[in-house]
Amino acid sequence: MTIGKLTWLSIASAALAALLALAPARADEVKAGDLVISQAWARATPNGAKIGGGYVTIENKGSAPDRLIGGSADVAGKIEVHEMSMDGGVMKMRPLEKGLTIDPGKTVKLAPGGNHLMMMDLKSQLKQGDKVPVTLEFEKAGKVTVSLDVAGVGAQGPAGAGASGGKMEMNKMQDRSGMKM
Ligand SMILES: [Cu+2]
Repeated sequence: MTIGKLTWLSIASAALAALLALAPARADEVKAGDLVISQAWARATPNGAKIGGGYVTIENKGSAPDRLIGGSADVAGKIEVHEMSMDGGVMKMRPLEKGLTIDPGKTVKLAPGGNHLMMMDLKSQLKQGDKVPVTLEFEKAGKVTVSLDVAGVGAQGPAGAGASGGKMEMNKMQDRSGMKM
């Protein structure tokens, strides 16, 4: 009986270990110091386009603010951090001269119609399904390379998220809080 119980226990714990090993790793998350960068994506560009928008979600788990100040990529001659703002009733974008601040405990989401990474002097077309390595530069966390998943030309979120992008993000957030426990 005792041996049987022990055997059952070891099988159970082996099964549990296997399940934990199988738990999906969040390959889309990149950690850099106190920052967690996720949902890195870009919009596909029309043939011949010289600029493209890149988007990431940055969470600051530290106790001090950090700033996204720029980036670089083989695919682009230059990457700037841009903001959108209204200028005389017209939506315009302009570089954030001092970068984009990520306050401690906060999550900053770059998205179409808002803050974005402006990839300029594109060397090649960004095609849906491509993965584009981009190195982000933070004031404190330094340089961090992420891979932008290229979604459709008019996509509002990362590939696969589609219309339920918001919902998927909610699931992720719940999942994340579960991991802490
Ligand atoms: Cu821009």
